[in-house]
Amino acid sequence: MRTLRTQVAVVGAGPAGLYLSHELRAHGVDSVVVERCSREHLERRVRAGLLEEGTVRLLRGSGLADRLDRQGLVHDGFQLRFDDTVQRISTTSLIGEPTYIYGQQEVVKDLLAARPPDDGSLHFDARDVQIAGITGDHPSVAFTADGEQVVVEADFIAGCDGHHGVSRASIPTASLVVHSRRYPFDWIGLLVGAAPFASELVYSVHARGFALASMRTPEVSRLYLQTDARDEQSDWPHERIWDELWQRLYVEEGRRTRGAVLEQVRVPLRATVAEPMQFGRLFLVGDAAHIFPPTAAKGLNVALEDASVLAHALIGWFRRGEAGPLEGYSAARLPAVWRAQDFSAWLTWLFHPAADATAFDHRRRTASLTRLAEAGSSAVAFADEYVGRSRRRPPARSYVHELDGMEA
Ligand code: FAS
Ligand code: PHB
Repeated sequence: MRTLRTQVAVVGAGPAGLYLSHELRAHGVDSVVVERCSREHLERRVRAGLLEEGTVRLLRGSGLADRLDRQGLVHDGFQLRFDDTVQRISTTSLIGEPTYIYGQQEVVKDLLAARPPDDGSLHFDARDVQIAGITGDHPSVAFTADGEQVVVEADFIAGCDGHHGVSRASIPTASLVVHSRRYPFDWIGLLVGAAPFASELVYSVHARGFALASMRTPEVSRLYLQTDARDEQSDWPHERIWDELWQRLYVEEGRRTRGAVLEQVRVPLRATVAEPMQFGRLFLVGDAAHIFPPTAAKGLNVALEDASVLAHALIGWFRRGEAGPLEGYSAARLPAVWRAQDFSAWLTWLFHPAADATAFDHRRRTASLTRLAEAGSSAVAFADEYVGRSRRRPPARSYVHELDGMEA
């Protein structure tokens, strides 16, 4: 058995774990990262695509955005289609912030490339990962790699191992509440080797269902289609997927091109939040703590925000002996997580007609979408949530003063 000693043991080398480890290193705090998959798998895994301005600023501030700034697509707005109309919502005009299209796997590649070669602090293909000692001062992570049993002794553990990891499961059930919501929708996601059919994202709400035309590069499209959570895979042969996509995107017959499907995934629309996001010396970060429906593209953006907040709390502890931010990590993060959940829920119900939707529902939905497309206060408030600026702003002072007791 081999024993390693570090200040922070990070479980999971997704965006959250890699960014956390990068930030800690940049401020002289030592970490060891334990990842169950191979480096090749991480670099190939296509997931999120939309980065908020705040996320890009974090990556720029950490010296990780050179390639993003060269290759990322800057979008000043997007199209909103409904009732055979096309509206354009410009977040840059409304609140001065664009969004960026840059695949999550590209962020992961940039994070991996930024690590010193062979620095020995990142362990891939880890098996039987187990967390212990989180209620004491010397927690540890044990795993097997290349047939060797390894134990990482640390001062703190960051659980960055996603929704199906071991971190959240290491917290006693009596000390944790997991709030969840399963929406009655799934998405079918296609990665297609064909140029996007529009230069910006197209969110399209049709009586037949929601469709989203996104992209990863000028040569690769990312297309999503609402399906019913009860549907079987066999209900959606390629022919039907393409037909429904083009109908829901209101694309005329002549332009209904296709392309080579490079990957197809089925994404359940669900939401979870684990409270609290810390227990003893273990801190939950990103998908290990919360899952968002992908509708509003919050998962990756909130994960990197968590990692940045935890990094600075740990740096404060090790560099200045500050305990406050570390003890207050969960309390600091949960309001932002719930704000992102609220916006994601609102947008999911707005964009996805339910199976039992009636003419009343369609007309009410049209009224909501029309309000969104008008450049008024609704559009400004929407843009503020969509680009994530609302989470970065200090909580607005309430204009409603607390009542001393409830007046009759
Ligand atoms: P991740 O899940 O990315 O990383 C966790 C890491 O921990 C993984 O590398 C995993 O291998 C590792 N791990 C797991 N168990 C372990 C163990 N026991 N020991 C060691 N390592 C372990 N978000 C958006 O914002 N927009 C989108 O369009 C979008 N699309 C998505 C599509 C799909 C199919 C999926 C699954 C998710 C999508 N998401 C999207 C959400 C996604 O991007 C996450 O929010 C993001 O990956 C969060 O990053 P992490 O918290 O680092 O978790
Ligand atoms: C994506 O490209 O994966 C994407 C973009 C915007 C969204 C959701 C997903 O709102």
